[in-house]
Amino acid sequence: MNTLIQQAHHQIDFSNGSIAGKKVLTSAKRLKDMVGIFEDKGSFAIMDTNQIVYSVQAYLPVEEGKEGGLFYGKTTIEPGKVGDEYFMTLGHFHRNMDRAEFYWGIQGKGILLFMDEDRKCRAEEMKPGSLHYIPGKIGHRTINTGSTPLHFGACWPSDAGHNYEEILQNGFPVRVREIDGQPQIISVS
Ligand code: S6P
Ligand code: ZN
Repeated sequence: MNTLIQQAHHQIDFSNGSIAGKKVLTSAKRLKDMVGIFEDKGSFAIMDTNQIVYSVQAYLPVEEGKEGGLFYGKTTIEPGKVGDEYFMTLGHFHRNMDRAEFYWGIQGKGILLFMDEDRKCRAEEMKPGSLHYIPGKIGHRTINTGSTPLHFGACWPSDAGHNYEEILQNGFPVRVREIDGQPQIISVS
């Protein structure tokens, strides 16, 4: 039997995690899409709100919501701050609450915040090669604390879904700010 060896359908650039191939979705969040997310409204008001805070590539090989598949994603958070608060993702819980996810750091440095259903938080440092397991029922937000783009990869179940409402309404009880030149996690509620 002659078995044909085919090329993989997708190719990852290991320098930043970006993926090339068919049906790769891309999206971006600009400052204007994040009104009310950062605490310092005065600083926000004088910034160019067209600037990109983060962008996402996603490869969804099966239909979203279908059980049994996996999705691959790559997020890039630009370096920047609103006042002294670093650029970050919106953050979410999974709609299907008990679905877990892996993140891994590729380039740049940052912080991954975890929040449980009682709003208790913990944080892990993200850097090239760091691997992060996000269990089910845990909200997650990522922050770029460096001066270069933070690139990280993600893999999650195709039936996880996203619940943004809870975090849009109530935020996280901590914020990550630059204080004396260093990132610090500050309790806010
Ligand atoms: C999806 C995964 C990531 C995020 C991305 C943006 O489950 O966690 O691909 O979607 O980092 O964050 P957010 O909170 O805007 O979805
Ligand atoms: Zn997620």
